[in-house]
Amino acid sequence: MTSRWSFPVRIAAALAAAAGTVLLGAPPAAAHSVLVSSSPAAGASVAAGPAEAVLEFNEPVENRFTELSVLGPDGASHWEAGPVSVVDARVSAPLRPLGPAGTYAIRYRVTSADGHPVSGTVVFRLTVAGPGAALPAVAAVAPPGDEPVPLWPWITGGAVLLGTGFAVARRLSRVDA
Ligand SMILES: [Cu+2]
Repeated sequence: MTSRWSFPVRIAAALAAAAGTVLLGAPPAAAHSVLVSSSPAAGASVAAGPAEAVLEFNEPVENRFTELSVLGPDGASHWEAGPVSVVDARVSAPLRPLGPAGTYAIRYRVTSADGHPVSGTVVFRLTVAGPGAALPAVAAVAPPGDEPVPLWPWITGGAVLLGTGFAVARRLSRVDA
């Protein structure tokens, strides 16, 4: 997901807009969208990893700049199984089977109905280790084709070429004889 404006720029813009509203004495603008519930719930302890992480807001949010990630107890591993989806006030993402027991964090950033970004973190606890394993970081970030090239095809190919060359040379010399 890419943002046209960096997060700090949009925060600055939001603050500037808010300051402008105050200075002009306009009535208070509509409040930002607020997270009202989640699954798993904030602070919940669950014995099994949920199939998805769900966030419910107090009003439909815009489907722009939406981010939802679930970080593992190590604070770095990701456990989302697919892209985030936004349906009205419901923001969700499918999850892989969770792994180590411990604290997982649902990190989100959505765009309020009033256009302002809202972000936060919901923490829950997995009490029983699940079958999932963290994706190896190297494999996850390595671009395709970056693996070391095996040598044996070259050696085999060279031997075959060499053998063919000898055979051809022998046949040619026989014809000449
Ligand atoms: Cu707002």
